[in-house]
Amino acid sequence: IIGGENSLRGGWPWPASGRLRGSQADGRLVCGATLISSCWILTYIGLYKVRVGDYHSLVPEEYEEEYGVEKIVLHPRYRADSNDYDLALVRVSGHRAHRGVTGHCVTLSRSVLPACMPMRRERVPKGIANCYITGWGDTGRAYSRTLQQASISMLSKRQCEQRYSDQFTSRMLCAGSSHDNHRVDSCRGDSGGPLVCERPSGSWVVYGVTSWGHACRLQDAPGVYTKVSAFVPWIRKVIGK
Ligand code: 4AZ
Repeated sequence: IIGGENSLRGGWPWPASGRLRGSQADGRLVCGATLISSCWILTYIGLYKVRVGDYHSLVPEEYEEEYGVEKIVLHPRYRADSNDYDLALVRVSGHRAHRGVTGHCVTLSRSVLPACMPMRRERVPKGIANCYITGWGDTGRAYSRTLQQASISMLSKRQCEQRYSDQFTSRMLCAGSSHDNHRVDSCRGDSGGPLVCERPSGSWVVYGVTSWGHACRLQDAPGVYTKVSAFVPWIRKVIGK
């Protein structure tokens, strides 16, 4: 996240970090992800293990738990040569590193909770929307060690198309800050993480998954997010409710 600020430790219960697994670079943070149920995580490409309740990316902390990946479901229409349909569902394995609890997958708590899903075709509420992106990605100098947050404004479809023409599809949202003196954006390493907005009722909904953009924090190049509300039937079919 560029132009953001440290989040509160334990303050965002649904972001998770995507980690590599294997002998080389084991545990290295590669992307963001969002908990949408106790067993399922929304992200972008395949990842290997996930850490929920994560805040400092290197230091083990109170709320965090690491889980393996049982299943990765890429959207069937995703193609590597385009950013369309950039969405994946990851089923977390029920085996926690030490305690080995099966069945429930992730143990939920006040600091580890799923975000709400939007309704099918639901639009981001206009005007009142309080929207944030979060992630451990590039801050302009390096990846962040602590979870960053930034308040962000949703742009209209017309503004997004003006910038990205036909690369911008109906499966995407774009967002940026409208004030040029303080531009914020997502960047490398934030992909797969959440764009959440607060509904008037106070619930937080994952409307977007950080996906792509032309560079980071460039004027007239807003970040592009996969539009979760366009995938609700597919998500329900895969996760089974
Ligand atoms: C990336 O490379 C990436 N500014 C993520 C977000 C944006 C650009 C690039 C949006 O993962």
